[in-house]
Amino acid sequence: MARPATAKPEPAATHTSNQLPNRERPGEPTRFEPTKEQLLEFYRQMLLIRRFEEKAGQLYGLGLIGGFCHLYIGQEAVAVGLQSALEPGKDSVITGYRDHGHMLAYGIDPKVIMAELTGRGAGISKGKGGSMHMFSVEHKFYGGHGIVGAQVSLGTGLAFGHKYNEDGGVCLAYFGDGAANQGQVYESFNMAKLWDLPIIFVIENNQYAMGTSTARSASEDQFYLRGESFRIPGIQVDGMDVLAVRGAAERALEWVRGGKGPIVLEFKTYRYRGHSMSDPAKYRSRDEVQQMRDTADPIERAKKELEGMGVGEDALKDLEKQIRAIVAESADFAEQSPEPDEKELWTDVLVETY
Ligand SMILES: Cc1ncc(C[n+]2csc(CCOP(=O)(O)OP(=O)(O)O)c2C)c(N)n1
Ligand SMILES: [Mg+2]
Repeated sequence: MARPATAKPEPAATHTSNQLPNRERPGEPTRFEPTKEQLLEFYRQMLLIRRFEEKAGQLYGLGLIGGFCHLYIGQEAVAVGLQSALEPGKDSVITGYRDHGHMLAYGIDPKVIMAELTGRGAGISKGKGGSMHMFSVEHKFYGGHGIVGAQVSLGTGLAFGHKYNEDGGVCLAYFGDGAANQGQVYESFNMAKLWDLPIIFVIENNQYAMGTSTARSASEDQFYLRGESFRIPGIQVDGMDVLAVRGAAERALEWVRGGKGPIVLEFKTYRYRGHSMSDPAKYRSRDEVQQMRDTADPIERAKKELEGMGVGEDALKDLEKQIRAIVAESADFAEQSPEPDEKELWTDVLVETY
């Protein structure tokens, strides 16, 4: 609730934080109930991200991708479930460096994403951004950022833009459990609530930052509570279940579009690969990763539900085949298309004041 701008002195009293004032809160989200076609589409998108990322990992191993490369394998349900609830061309999205999956979830051509990874001129950032710096202004996707936490402040700015321009849009700012410990996140929380900006703070809690578990690094590891002292409500969601993600997205959008200001969504998820391609992952056991793969995989879960809805094995195999072909084509394209022209060194670089 917005408070009057001029604060009146209040009589002193003793309070403890276990007497948090009664605040309006969003209702419990419900799991989305999809049609067969909708679930097939979620499954297709998650599988495309998985196969694309596996191929990117191979190309990296072959030396065709240079620099940093952070894979999204394991976390596919988060981007797919959230993005499916947005209004294309109206709502904006911003994320960190683990950004290939978000691009794919928009339906952006995998060829231009893979070509960006290999640093080719046909890449979505003309081959000059690489894995961490992909943008599609057309889709209102504002990157792809390598500075941990920066996207939260920038996303708050995007939300300010939505409110200022009265365009009805909501910004989704994704960040990790590690980024959630950054100071600028809380400066952004403060302003976002003070001005009731239309923003969903999406915490992708994959349980690890670069080489540190949340158990070792987070004093409050229930990240959905992190907005409470700014009067921002939070919801914790199973991020390995695309239908739970979509259900929570709808609840959050209803809250924000209703003019109630920001909300925090924490998704409990897991990354199967190292932090980046150069991570030996000594901070967790292989068994732990295997157990998550065996018991919580978002794609397997959706597949089982599709089978339950009567989708046959042949149809699923066909889909897998189609996706493998799309990914192979994107890899060929990314290998064969030319590097950026030398004169591109001087474009998209700010050399004057403005
Ligand atoms: C300001 C800043 N500090 C440190 C780093 C180095 N760094 C890159 S990723 C990362 C961990 C972030 O973890 P998390 O937010 O959980 O995201 P995840 O990689 O798990 O998706 C760190 C410390 C950085 N890029 N920027
Ligand atoms: Mg993390």
